[in-house]
Amino acid sequence: MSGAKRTNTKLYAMKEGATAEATFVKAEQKKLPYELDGLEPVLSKGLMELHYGKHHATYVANLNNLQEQAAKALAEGDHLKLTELTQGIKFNGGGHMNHEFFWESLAPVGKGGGELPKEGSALEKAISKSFGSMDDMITHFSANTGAVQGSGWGWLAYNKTTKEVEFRTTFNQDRLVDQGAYLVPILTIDIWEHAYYVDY
Ligand code: MN3
Repeated sequence: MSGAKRTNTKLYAMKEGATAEATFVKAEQKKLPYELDGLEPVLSKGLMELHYGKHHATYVANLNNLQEQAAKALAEGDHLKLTELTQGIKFNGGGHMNHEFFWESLAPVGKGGGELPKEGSALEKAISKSFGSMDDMITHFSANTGAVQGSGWGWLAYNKTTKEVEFRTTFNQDRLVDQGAYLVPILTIDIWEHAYYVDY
């Protein structure tokens, strides 16, 4: 967030009559790295309009609304209110950040979409070491994301402790980092129903 423009600076009166200033960085959706119809025929323009334009946008709007309330609570020293807001901030903030990474995980057909890492590349070797082969990784990934009940995310992660790649799932809008800062996301798949039900 360094260098990000701070907006929505507000002054709130504190109970004691003093004033405190609380600011937050307003969340914004990054522009997609392709057109809305760029992922066709795999994901339709209609699905992307709904997913990026409505679902992701709603997380961002909710997050900004909650942040504004949190800034006020912080300025007022209202830790009870701040605590009440944290679950919603975690959920909507996670929703925003997971989608930002998800859009980067996808690419149009002909521009990397659906292409496997080159045989002998560092990624291919790491995947084969952990899963047996690229095909085994895909089978494992599909079976285990499909097995998630309810909503969540499937991740291919690099584990900085074991120095190997591994599969993880997170529930709802939990982020991979919630399971440990030693996990670095390589790619993610949205397994919320809204991510595919229009097309599949
Ligand atoms: Mn989604």
